[in-house]
Amino acid sequence: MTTFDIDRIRADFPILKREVHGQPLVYFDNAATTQKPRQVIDALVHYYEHYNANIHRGIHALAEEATARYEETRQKVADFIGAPGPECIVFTRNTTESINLVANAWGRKNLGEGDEIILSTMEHHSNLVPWQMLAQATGAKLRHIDIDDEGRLAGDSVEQLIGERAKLVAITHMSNVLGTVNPVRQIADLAHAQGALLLVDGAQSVPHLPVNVQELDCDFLAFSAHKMLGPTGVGVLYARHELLESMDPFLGGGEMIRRVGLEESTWNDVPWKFEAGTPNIGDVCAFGAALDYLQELGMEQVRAHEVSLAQQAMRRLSEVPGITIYGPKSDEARGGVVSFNLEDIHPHDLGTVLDRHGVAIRAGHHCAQPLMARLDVVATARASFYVYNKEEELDALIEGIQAAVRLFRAPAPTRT
Ligand code: 7TS
Repeated sequence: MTTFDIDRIRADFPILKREVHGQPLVYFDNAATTQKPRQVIDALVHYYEHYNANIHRGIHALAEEATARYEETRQKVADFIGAPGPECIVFTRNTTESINLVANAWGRKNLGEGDEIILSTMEHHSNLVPWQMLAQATGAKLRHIDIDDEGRLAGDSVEQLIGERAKLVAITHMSNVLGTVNPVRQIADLAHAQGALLLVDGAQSVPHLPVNVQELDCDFLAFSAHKMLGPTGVGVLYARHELLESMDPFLGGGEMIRRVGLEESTWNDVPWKFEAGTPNIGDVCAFGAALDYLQELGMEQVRAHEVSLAQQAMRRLSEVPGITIYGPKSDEARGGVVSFNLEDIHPHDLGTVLDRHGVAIRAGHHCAQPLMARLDVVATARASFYVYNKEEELDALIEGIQAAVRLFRAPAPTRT
């Protein structure tokens, strides 16, 4: 059940006041990126109007203030995911870059011929392609955990594949297509029992449910600020401190060094060793406001709200003739992402009609082409929810779908 005041939350999001094609905006594309509350927009403007400066190197007041705010956000991120300290938090551009950082800085040093990287068929391309590139460079082998008919990781497949050659298991916490929430704590135990590490793709979980890296016992966690009310251009890599210490840098340049000679250099402490060049200072500072906003709502409540919306959406969608809904049905096994297909209507056509009704959904392969192949579809339509969505908005979704059905499934005119 929803326990927070949706109308008050909605009032914080200026974009929700706009109309699309003369209809109120219904934004159901939150798995792609979320909207930003006034608090985050103001924090960004405040940075540029009051303390814009480069960090870690200035001795003037603005530089000190910018450095303090930037590092304060690192602490907020650590608190948000239950990390032992801010030294475990590296700022990147997005989830994709965080995963590439691990593949390059950890993978190239630690993987070789015959080692196995365990993935699943439900991964986003950003948790597939970096490992394919790494496998090609090192001779490591990729293995993929399959899914069952409900869109969950197939239990036997998990245990069979995480064997003694496994060096890394890289798995999504929540699928951006199926909504499946994977049992990452159990997977961590299986991986660690074989001496393998666990990387969790948290792009769809950290924004939507309580995540504690120490409880999950993961070694790496990657996620993006823009999917959790924050600005684009900021990603996070959490890693255990000793792993970061043991890893070589990914990018070289300013900031990440301690001393530079003409022939060689030494590295800065972690996490700065992994933050070469001027980072995205303003957006990181504004991300702090997004974390405050979510903390205040409470992640348990965020989760409960989305579970409730997803259940209602699935119940109402299932009444549409000829619909297929993907992913698990039960609350605990899924989050607020609902993918579906309508017989005879391409998701892009459906998406276009919905757009005319002011409803933004995503239609396509969702950067999960192997999953589309596994489901034997070319694309799906996807509605994904967040804190500002409300039950009444589902009416517009259903009405739009009915309009598409009328348009595309209209019986052929009969000749008289
Ligand atoms: N992993 C998962 C599970 C995702 O859903 C996404 C983005 C990423 C990684 C990559 O995040 P980025 O911030 O680096 O781009 N997912 C989607 C989506 O479902 N629609 O648009 C982007």
